[in-house]
Amino acid sequence: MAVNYDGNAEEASFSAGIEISEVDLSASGTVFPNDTQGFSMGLGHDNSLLECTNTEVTLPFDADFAEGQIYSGGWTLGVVYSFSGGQTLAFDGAIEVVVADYSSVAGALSGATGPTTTDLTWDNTLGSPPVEGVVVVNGGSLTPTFDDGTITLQAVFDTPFMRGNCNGNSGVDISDGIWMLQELYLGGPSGTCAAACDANGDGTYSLTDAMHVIYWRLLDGPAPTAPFPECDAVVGADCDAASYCP
Ligand SMILES: [Ca+2]
Ligand SMILES: [Ca+2]
Repeated sequence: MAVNYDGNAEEASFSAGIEISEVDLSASGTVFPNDTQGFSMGLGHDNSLLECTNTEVTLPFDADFAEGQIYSGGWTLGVVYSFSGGQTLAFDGAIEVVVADYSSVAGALSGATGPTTTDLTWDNTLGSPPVEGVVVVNGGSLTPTFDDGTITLQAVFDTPFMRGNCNGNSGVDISDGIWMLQELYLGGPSGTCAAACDANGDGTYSLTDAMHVIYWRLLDGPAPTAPFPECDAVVGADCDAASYCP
């Protein structure tokens, strides 16, 4: 699984969905699918890079018992659908049973520019006593086949732009104000850097931005807010193209 994160912020977070499915062996005379009554599992991660912040059971019903623990190097979960046995679940197709949320450990991604790869690994040693990965079928525990997951964290850096240069040409002038009016009100072409069009830097692109540019060029209005007149990146700014930095 690939996860993009803000390379300037040096922090990544993502959610990993865990699925269970049953292999269809009915051709060899085995019953398929089987009703299951619960499961338990433990999933480890590299605690020098990641911490698990939450796990949430995502079964299509509320289980009578669903309790987990989060450790520095992984998490465990035990689920019993129904104490009375009235609720079962057949994994005749892959069903997502839990979603785990992860965040990078502070400082772990500092200076990273390329991809950072890490594994989520099934682990029968987490907890005390350790929680084993099993699926309960007809009151008995079956040990499933585990597929580990690989997470690739990819730094994405913000694109520098000049505020006010909404049309993405060589600078900021009256043509940017006209571009804004045409885009906002006359069905004119759209740019790919809303942050550059946000000339007054208030976080939205609106009529006031067109007026800001026009007043600055033709009257005594203030110049566009930073980044201006030098280009710069703004963390989280919605700007896809480098052409907004002349
Ligand atoms: Ca321009
Ligand atoms: Ca604005």
